[in-house]
Amino acid sequence: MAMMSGKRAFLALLKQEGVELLFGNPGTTELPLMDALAVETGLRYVLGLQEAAVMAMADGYAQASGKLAVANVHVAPGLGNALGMLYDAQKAAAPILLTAGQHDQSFNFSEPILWADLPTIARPFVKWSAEVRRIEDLPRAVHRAAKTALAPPTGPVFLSLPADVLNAEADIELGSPTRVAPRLRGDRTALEAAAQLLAAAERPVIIAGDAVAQSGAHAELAQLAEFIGAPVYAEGVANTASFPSSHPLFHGAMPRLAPGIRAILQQHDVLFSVGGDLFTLSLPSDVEPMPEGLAIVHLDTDAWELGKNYAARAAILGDPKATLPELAALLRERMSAAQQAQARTRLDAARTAIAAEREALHAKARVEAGKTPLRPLALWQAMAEMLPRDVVVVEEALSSAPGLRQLLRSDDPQSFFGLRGGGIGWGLPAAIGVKLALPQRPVVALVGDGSAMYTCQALWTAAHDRVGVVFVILNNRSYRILKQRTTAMKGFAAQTDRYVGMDLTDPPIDYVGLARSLGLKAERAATLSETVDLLRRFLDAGGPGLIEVELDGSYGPV
Ligand SMILES: Cc1ncc(C[n+]2csc(CCOP(=O)(O)OP(=O)(O)O)c2C)c(N)n1
Ligand SMILES: [Mg+2]
Repeated sequence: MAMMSGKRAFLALLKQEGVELLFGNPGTTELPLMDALAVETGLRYVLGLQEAAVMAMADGYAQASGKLAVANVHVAPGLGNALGMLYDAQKAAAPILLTAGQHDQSFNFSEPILWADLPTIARPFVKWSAEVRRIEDLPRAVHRAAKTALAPPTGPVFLSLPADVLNAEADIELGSPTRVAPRLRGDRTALEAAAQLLAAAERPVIIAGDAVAQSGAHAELAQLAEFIGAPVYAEGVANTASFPSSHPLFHGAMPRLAPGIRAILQQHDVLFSVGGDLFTLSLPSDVEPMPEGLAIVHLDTDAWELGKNYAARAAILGDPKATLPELAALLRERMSAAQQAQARTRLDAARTAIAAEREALHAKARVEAGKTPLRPLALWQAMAEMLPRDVVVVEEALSSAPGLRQLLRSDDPQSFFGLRGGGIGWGLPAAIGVKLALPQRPVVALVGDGSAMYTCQALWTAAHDRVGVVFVILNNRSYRILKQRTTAMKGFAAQTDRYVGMDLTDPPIDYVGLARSLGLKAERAATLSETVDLLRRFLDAGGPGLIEVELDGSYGPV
């Protein structure tokens, strides 16, 4: 036991939890913490100039490191600014401790400026939300928060930190962290049921989700997919490289609209979802995405997801890396020689079909490469040829995304991060967090022009903290995806070719000027060769830098 202030105890507790970085944006209620940071050498404070940027930086860091990320924001308005990105972090299951400063508790009944009931605001978006009322509870609160954020299924938690708690002094015991071991092995009975369904399957298909990348189970899943001869799709709204993109069974991502999903699943008799999301759809539809009679085997680290929308014939709560080998062993025992021979035939057929699809995509990209203005598909192909093998791609490309996962290599679990929640503005700051987590790897962020404007303040942090991300702004001067979707409605907009609130013109946004004003090197590219040259230059220099790519803005129904 030792006399300690709350503010120093809080930082000491974070260090006990293995935290090295603190993302934040300060205000008066955070001043005790900022004061303690003045003499703190074990924690680096990364300043973000808007709380949305702060939050998404923490998200990128948490996802790429698998460690606890900590962010600190200012009372109700700061927390409010962070909420959209907290939503994204929750959907991506990012282990984050979000904290906000609160006024002195004796002051709050009078409703001082910026005050609100903070845990209530955060609660819908986190696993646990609380206010620390006494300095004596601080160790328990921080350890519980960290344990909860990192326990499967991982996710954000929130603590409100009143200034009087941080300023108090007490004789407190800091305690120590708890970690819930994540390698939960699926229940044997459920695995037997799964093995029976998969062994008898004639046309199985796999959807791989974020749990695969998070548990580092690429090899285990690839072996199983090959053994049963099943093509593998990434989940529709994928935030991770849930399967190696150059594996011959990788089919790309599932569509996000019901008719496209149904068209794929209709070709199969058993669906094995390995942490795969069933289904986060973009729009409602009269078409039911799940064909009747398709048997579902579902493995996830989150019991909530199992059978959430569609009943699973076998529902397995478990970690993919710990569980898939046991399932594979059962399948090797259960599948007859004839079934194994059929699986090999399926494997060959799936490989051939996927290779043909890839070749068609490459051919299309080659045709697009000749067109001006620049087309996204051609851009991905050109980038694929020059990006270093260990590159990490952070993607918020919206309408430019089709084909990206197939054309750009993303073969290890940390090679790709994408927007999961759908709240745009994530890409620029998330890429900063990713690079801070993986400093040895080159990081390229592919971000739509519209998306970039929600959190462009993050560019200053990249410059200030010298975080070597190469940002690529996909400038089609519009909210192109919204135009595509509006066109598909075949209504007034399509008839009149008027799209209200979707053009980012008059004046056009100068992303090069914007980035330079925030201290980044930046250049504009209008051709493939200009883009590739600039990418090479910025990557060789170790970043950070920004390339504004002038992209085709035309739209048609999708
Ligand atoms: C926080 C938030 N606000 C608004 C939207 C609605 N929205 C979805 S996509 C989009 C436009 C994206 O534009 P851009 O990044 O330029 O990509 P593009 O569609 O041009 O490919 C908007 C405004 C959203 N998803 N999230
Ligand atoms: Mg755009």
